Amino acid sequence: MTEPTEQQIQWFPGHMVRAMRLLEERLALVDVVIEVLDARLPLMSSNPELDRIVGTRPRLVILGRDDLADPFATRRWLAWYAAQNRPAIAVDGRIQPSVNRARAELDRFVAGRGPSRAIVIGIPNTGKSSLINGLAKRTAAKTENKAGVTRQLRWIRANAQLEVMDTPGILVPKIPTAEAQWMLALTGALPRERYDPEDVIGRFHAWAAVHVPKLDVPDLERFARARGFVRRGDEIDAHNAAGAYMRAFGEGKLGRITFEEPPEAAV
Ligand SMILES: Nc1nc2c(ncn2[C@@H]2O[C@H](COP(=O)(O)OP(=O)(O)O)[C@@H](O)[C@H]2O)c(=O)[nH]1
Ligand SMILES: [Mg+2]
Repeated sequence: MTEPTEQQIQWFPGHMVRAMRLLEERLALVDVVIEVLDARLPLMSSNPELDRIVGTRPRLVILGRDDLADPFATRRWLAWYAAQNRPAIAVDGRIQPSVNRARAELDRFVAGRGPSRAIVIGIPNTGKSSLINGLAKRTAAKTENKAGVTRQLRWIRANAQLEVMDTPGILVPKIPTAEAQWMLALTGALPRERYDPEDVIGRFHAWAAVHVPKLDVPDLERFARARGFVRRGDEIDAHNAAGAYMRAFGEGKLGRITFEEPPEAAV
């Protein structure tokens, strides 16, 4: 196992720079910000650069992928946000009843504010578009997103008072630690070419043995043998097993796991 190189950690591709610029322009049009984080690592999946440009606008935090996170940890996170008077709700973006709870929370959030426009922000793959689609379900005036180089401004009516707009995910400009790097890879925020799945799985297994021993998370070898990723000579097919392992994790088959505890919970 090797530490990620400085270059890997400081990855900040040009399209992300452009997306950030575009987001800054769009923020000028909105009153409310909906920030979709990953419930399994809320702080690591937040983006300090986004915080800076969002500034003091009213913000609703959505802890997405609630179904994959440890429910007790999610409760601690929601209490942590509540203690700071930061509105937050946990959501499974693929489930309509769950998105409906987010819609109700949004109703409360914008109540008394008058007609408002909101933008949905977050790092890649946290469930922003799924949430928007869920919010749009009841929308008669759903407009199609035109295919093209420039993404069209596309307002989705979430309720009588609120229109919502999707944005492309924007990753942290600098992933601060090797731990955040593998955790973000495992939870799906990093593009495939930015990590080595076998390395990520090795680190995850070592972490799980210490932090969630009861889940008995398999190492790659055990997973590969259990799933029949075995070649002639009884060697495991590590490459394909690693891909299957990453998918199994993403589907919650290895258990509901939260990687980060709220800071105060350590006290
Ligand atoms: N398990 C789970 N999967 C989700 C959830 N929300 C979205 N997804 C899935 O995650 C993937 C990325 O979702 P998407 O909405 O495109 O994320 P975006 O990149 O933030 O817009 C899709 O395959 C979704 O079906 C969720 O709450 N739980
Ligand atoms: Mg999206």
